Amino acid sequence: MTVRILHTSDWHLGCPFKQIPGDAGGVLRERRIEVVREIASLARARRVDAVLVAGDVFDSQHVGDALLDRTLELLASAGGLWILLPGNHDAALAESVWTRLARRGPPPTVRVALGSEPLPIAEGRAVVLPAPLADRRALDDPTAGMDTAPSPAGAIRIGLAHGVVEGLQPAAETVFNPIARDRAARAGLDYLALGDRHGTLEVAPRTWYSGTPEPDGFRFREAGFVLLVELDGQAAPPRIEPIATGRYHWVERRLELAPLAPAELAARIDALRQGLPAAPEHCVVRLELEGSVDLEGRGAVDAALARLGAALRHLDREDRLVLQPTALELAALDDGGALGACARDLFERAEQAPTDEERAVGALALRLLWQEHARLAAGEGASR
Ligand SMILES: [Mn+2]
Repeated sequence: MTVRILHTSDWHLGCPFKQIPGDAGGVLRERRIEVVREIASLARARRVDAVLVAGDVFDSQHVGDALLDRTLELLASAGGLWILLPGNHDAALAESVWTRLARRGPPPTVRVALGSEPLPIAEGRAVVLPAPLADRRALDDPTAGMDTAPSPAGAIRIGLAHGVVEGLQPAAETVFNPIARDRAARAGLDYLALGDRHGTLEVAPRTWYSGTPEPDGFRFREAGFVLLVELDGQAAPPRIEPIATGRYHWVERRLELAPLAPAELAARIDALRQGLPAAPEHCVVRLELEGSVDLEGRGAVDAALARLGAALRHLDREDRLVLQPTALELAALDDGGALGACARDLFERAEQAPTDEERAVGALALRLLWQEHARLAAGEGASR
């Protein structure tokens, strides 16, 4: 009879998203709990025998007690069997997030694999062979013991581990928690459920990274899935169905601007919305801006960026636009007195100051001067 599991990993509950200020950061934090609730619904709807979480359930050992309580409450009330594996972020240290969780008295349906003892599931038709990490960074293969791990005759063997499969990282780098690429074959596993990599990947026969169910960074495009895995034993390869669970898309864009008309600059920034993979409010965008604009153009760019930022969940700007005032703009600021001298001084500073910071201050002050000048000129025009 088929054994059916949901394979997920890298929930990173309690991930602070420190780089994302304000409400957007809060929404992304809350989303990580919400996606677990959706995984629970999927587990019920697909009638799985267990949900296997292949490590990094929690973002750190120091997540708050309230989050532990919320997590337990959610998993307990969802029902079904949950097997949680300590990963590198939540390693099974002598005192850890797991010992704190244990003191809260989790129900028997929430099992933390603190050791490598085989855990029977599906009325004993399958066993889960866990390889919990006891350290954040170990140099030996945590799955080595699976080769000799016993299991009842005829039972389906499912490995559960967290680490880096050989070859995924450049050979020159030190690889922590390395996992042999042929572990499933060597250990006679019907399936090896892996965590650590946040993107979904079939990395070897019968061996998958589920990826994180909710994207949390720019690195992996194929994040935001859980895997429904159906196992009939050695006779047939596992049937894997990736199920989309992610809500937020993390998108990197680069825009090279030149001194164009303000409307054209604004149009180029507005056009970024067309290429997004989802509605803007479901996108976190990192935008690199390169090139140069004049003072009027800078104003148009800032206004367009403000509109874009308001539409997106979050806009992270890496702004390296060089401010290049036109001769006309500098002439307009030159009143033959203090203002003109100030504008020339600021322009010089924006171009030639020794540090990035000083140049940025010069450019910002020049922009403000221009804005104020433009505002006053428009007011005079209107009152005439
Ligand atoms: Mn992780």
